[in-house]
Amino acid sequence: MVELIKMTTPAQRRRALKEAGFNTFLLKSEDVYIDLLTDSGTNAMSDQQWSGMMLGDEAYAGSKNFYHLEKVIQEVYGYKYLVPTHQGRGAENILSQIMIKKGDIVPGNMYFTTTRLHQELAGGTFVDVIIDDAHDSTSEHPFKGDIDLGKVESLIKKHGPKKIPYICVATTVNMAGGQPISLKNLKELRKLTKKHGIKIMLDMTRIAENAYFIQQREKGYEKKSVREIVREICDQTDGATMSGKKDACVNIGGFLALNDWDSFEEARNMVVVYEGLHTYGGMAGRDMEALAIGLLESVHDDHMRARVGQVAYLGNQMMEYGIPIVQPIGGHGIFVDAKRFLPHLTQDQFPAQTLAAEIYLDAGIRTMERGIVSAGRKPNGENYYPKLELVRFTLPRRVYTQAHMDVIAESAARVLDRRDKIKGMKMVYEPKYLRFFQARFEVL
Ligand code: PM9
Repeated sequence: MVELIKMTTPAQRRRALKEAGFNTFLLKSEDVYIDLLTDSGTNAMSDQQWSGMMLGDEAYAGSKNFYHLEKVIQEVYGYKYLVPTHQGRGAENILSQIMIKKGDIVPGNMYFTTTRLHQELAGGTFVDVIIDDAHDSTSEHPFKGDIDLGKVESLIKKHGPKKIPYICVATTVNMAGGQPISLKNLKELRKLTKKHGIKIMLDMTRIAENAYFIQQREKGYEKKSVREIVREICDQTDGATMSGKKDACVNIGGFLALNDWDSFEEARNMVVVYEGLHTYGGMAGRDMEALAIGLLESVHDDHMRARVGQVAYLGNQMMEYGIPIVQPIGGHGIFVDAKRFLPHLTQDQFPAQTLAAEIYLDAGIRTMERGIVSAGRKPNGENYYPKLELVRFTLPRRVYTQAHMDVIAESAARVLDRRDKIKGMKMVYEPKYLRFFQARFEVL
């Protein structure tokens, strides 16, 4: 779809930002010029997907679109059983509830906001086992999503394998800057966990981008297609959660996929409590059709080259202006290091939240905080202090042109020029869960 976008004046943006409590999530979309808040549900669907929307079988039970989606998931990812959900976090809730017991440990390659919250609500404790390089925005490690196997081994030694229901492995690790995990690392993890009877559950949101990076960077995969690599990743795991709103370019949808019948039976029963019947799980028939087609399109090599290439174009522009960004350039957006951008602010003054607000003020570009606000609080109430304090410039797929990228980089450069004058913020309202969505701030 093509939509009209509105330009605003600095005075209008100042007013809108104040009304939004200096939180870009609380801005009205009509006050935004270029929307880089997220690549979730904001992508442009293809002609095939739109045609699929016309083929929605909206029967309450047994919709033919469900069976199409199931077939695509079995063919592309190789998982046996499908539990559809309204989006990724619906799948995370069900997975966490059926697999995690109170007191369990859930290791993962860096936290993700909704994923960790569901693990905690189920009584588990998330432990970060990603390699140290992932927490350093300047490290050029090609696979910053890799897991430190030594950290996993010590957890197994300390708690015993029975306390670890599964390792949660993310592809294109979001909070690390859209960084991939290598197949070498995943295969080594598989060997280690198999020895101890521990499962691997994939968060395969953005798996296609991860597969593209493997094709470009990992020895032995140069000649394999994105689709073949995607399958090889899934083959190392026992199941997966997915938000369909990213790779598959749909506005809504997600799923849990499993290989084990017993877990599937439990999940299929839970889905009717929280999402909808097990053959629609919160999606309309037309949504499932668009998702099935979008999943197939997401693993095309040319599509991935264009998608990741556009992100790289923006990243390179920003680097030319001297803007400090996470290295190497990630898969779904550019992550600006707010600690290096605003070195005069302490982390308690919310540098990334502040920078996202300033970026909006300059030209109406909406970005997202990915630092101390997103990290939230531990179950005991203490703040998490993440090493990375980032502002994410996320690129929706097939939406903006290269000219938009130039506008974005120029705007960020203007803010860099006046960074010494930028003051930090204080939080004046903090909701209990996932505070970054609804928190409010005031300028210090
Ligand atoms: N990611 C994003 O903008 C949506 C809003 S922020 C919570 O990056 C991963 C890696 C995600 C993700 C959502 C979900 C949850 C799980 N894993 O938003 O519930 O990036 O479909 O998926 C967002 P849903």
